[in-house]
Amino acid sequence: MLPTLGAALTALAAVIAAAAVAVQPGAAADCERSVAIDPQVTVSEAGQVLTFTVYTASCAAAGSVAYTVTDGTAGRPGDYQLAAGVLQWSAGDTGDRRVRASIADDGLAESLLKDFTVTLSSPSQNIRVRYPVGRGRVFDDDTGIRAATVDHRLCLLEPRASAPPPTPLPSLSPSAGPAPDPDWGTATPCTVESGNIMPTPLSTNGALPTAQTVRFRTFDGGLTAGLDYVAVDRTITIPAGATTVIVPIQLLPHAFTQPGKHLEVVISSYSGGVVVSGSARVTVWR
Ligand SMILES: [Ca+2]
Repeated sequence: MLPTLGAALTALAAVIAAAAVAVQPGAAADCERSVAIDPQVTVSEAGQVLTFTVYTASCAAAGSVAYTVTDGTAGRPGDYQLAAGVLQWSAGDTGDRRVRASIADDGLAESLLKDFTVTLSSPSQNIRVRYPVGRGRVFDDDTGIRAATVDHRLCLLEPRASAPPPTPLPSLSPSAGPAPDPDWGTATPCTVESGNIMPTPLSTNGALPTAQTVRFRTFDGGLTAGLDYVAVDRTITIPAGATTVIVPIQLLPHAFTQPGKHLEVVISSYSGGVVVSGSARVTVWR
């Protein structure tokens, strides 16, 4: 019996060795693709779609990464719908990916912000997950309370090879402007575009019939005003009918030597109602 077992083990070892040999050539890229997901995205229930951007940088190696979905205070299917999945890139593909959740416009008065998370996992060889967790927030619009909020952001310190949707910058751009790319919905990927501008959105839970205002300020984190970015302290107008406004923040050259560092944005004094979760971290990376 022993010789038979030995032969079986030898055969098994040969199979394993063959499998290893078979895997190696296809994965023989000499660099590592970085991927990262939007850290936080908030949409009004009326928005119906919540889109995370999954960014890719550093290297165009072939590979894949899976994502899992976890209910928080928002649950499926009552609040949103999103199944786990896999994102793939072929060699040379530098395009970002999207993960899109359907949001239920339920007509029920609930807490203003309910959340869930999307987590990148199981990267293939040659893929490094830099920022794995995205938090989706559903902004209730049924309580009669009007509210504004701001999201954490990751801003990639390089323009995209395959440009995501055009963002009309650097002027303030309400979502009521030109129709967004239907494939992107209202997502606003954060990459540093011409003029070193970072697009930073603020959101409300519902459009109002008249223009509203909100104060928008920046504060130093690891990034320093005057050295890394141009400080912002201004009153932003949210046009009638708009639920999102993109506020441009200008980076200075020194910021491009500071990947991984951040600044804070704070909103206050929303004329249409209240501010919830009114501060957020904007991190630059590459
Ligand atoms: Ca609701």
